[in-house]
Amino acid sequence: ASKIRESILHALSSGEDNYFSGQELADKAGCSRTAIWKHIEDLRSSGFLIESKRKKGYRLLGKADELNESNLLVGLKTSVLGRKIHYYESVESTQKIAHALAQEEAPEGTLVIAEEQVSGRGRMARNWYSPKGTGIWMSLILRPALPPQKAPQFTLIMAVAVVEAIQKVCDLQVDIKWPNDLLIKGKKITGILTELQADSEQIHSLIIGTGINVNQSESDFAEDIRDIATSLKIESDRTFSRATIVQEILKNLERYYDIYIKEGFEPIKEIWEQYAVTIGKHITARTINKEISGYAAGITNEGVLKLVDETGKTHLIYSADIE
Ligand code: BT5
Repeated sequence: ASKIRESILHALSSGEDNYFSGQELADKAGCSRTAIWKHIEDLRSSGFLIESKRKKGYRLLGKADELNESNLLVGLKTSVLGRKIHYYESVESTQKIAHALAQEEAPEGTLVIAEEQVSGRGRMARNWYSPKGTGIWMSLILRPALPPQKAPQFTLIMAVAVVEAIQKVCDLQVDIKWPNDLLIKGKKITGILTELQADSEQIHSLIIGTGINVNQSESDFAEDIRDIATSLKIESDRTFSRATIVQEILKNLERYYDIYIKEGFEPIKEIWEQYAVTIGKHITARTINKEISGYAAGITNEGVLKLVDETGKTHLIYSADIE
């Protein structure tokens, strides 16, 4: 059934402004006209605006900005990432669902995405606000054959993929704050949370959670983050198609993931450093058990932050909040 749906959408979105008769669509999809009619109704109820005109046929006028499977698959230019999609109206956390799916052998590239999260989470059990229909709340499952120490690199790879997607789709400049924040003019636009299922030798699955504020207005933000958070809409005064942004991220990530597997972290690290604002500055890193101030000299090939304190000693920081 989803094959027919895809065939219809493919035809309708290929023809620019053309109409397609029920018979033409049926021939393409290899089904009956009645089946086409039913699927058109289905597509309409999942947000596609499809016009039907007597004697002419069907024409695609557009789609509502829902992040459902059809909207994400039409125009998706990847071969693995996002090819399997689990879409929800409302969830506790997409991370939680992705963890369960990963355990059930979900294939690499499986994407869990929701309109709303009622208990979205950040690092160390912090809260991640995920109001309905305004942002991108998604978790992606990857299965690289790598030792668990490599997991933090994926936060950085995803960061680069998101920065470049926002640049391309929204024409906005985004900075990376190590390890997992993306900022526009100092305010948080995106948070990334990479979790893993692994044994001591090997990663079984990586679950990369990404939260992006897209179409929120200032009043949509809870008071405690209003001063530190922003959205793409606030920064540009435009409303964006979330599906287009997701597609661009997946495309970028697939490309960088390929490069990473073939050539290692080095080439990505170079690109990451161009966007990073943390590096080359005097900062304070707060880890779970201590606070260290010093000069952020760069990141290692592992993605670990190198901090040089006033005595000249270099500290390797694996995870921290930076100020
Ligand atoms: C993060 O944690 O930045 C990682 C956020 C990951 C969220 C995604 S959404 C899809 C997936 N499913 C989940 O449940 N999570 C992932 P951290 O660095 O710990 O930052 C958390 C802090 O960011 C909070 O304590 C707030 O100060 C702030 N914050 C919360 N919600 C925000 C939002 N919508 N926009 C900007 N800042 C926010």
